[in-house]
Amino acid sequence: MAALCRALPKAELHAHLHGCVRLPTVASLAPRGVDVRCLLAPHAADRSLASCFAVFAAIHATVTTLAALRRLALEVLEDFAADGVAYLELRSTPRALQDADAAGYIACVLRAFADFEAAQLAARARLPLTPRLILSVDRSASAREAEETARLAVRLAGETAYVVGLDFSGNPTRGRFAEFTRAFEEARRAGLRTTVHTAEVEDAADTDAILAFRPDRLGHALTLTPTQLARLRAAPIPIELCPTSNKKTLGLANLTCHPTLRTLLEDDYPISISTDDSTVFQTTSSRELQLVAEACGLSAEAVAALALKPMDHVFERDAQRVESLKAHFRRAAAEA
Ligand code: 6MZ
Repeated sequence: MAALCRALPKAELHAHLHGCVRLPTVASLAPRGVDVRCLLAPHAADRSLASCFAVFAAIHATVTTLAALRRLALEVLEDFAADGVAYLELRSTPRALQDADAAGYIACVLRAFADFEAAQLAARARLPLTPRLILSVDRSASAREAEETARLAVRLAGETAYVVGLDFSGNPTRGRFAEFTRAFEEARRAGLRTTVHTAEVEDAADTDAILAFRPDRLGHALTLTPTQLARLRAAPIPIELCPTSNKKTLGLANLTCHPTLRTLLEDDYPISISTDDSTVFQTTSSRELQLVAEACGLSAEAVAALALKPMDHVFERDAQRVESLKAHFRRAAAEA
């Protein structure tokens, strides 16, 4: 199963840039005073939400220049490509660096995407990775910052095919979606796709507000009430599941205890399997696929179908490109 999951082309739809950076690179860049111990704990058992957010704070305290951001972004693309990811929607929260404002930060990530694609072309990569970017709104920041991020995303989506959507993420114990709806409505009116972290912790009122907005996709959607789940079954919104992340942040003994994985799979509900933060959770897209296959006893055909499934709800705007990627997925699955 491990070899099959590695061989299949994969679409990774839920990956936060700074959660996927190579931690040894971050540790080597860390200035004095930044505690890098939490970055290098090799088998960190504690990946509760609090511990994850301590890691993000240490990474953000280290990645403070465009040069560091560029290096880390290129490494993240290389790592996903090496794992056989053929289509990647990476997401990141624009923020000011020592030598750039939030717009400069995103411009640097987009330059890294373009340079990475040029290098793939020059190397005639057999399985090139198509990178796309989703801008994230941090729920612990202000509504004004959210509106600035939404406007930046809309402007860039008009200028480049790389920018495809707007995400709502950040520490789920802070902020409420209702405070940020305006920014998301603005983005939607301008034609941008939206994905919202939902029910990562118990908060039925926040989940109701998100479901009322009906984003194009939901992240996690773990602690749904029976009524919310029934509502989604009646009118599905694709869900981005991140098995290892979900297991760790919910403190589950194993994946068979996952609150929705098995039932969504059995219903043929539109889902994608993602890493969330590949290095924070010490995983890869292939490994997440394998863990699901093993926990749910999937056949080789079912795993290939699961790897292809996210291609039905990608934010890519070029329909022809999506079709040619799907054809490529099917060809590779037949050979795997
Ligand atoms: C919610 C998360 C997250 O944006 O600086 N992030 N938000 N739940 C999660 N589950 C574990 N994992 C990552 O990448 C890091 C940021 O992504 C969000 C947090 O806001 C985190 O600070 P960027 O590239």
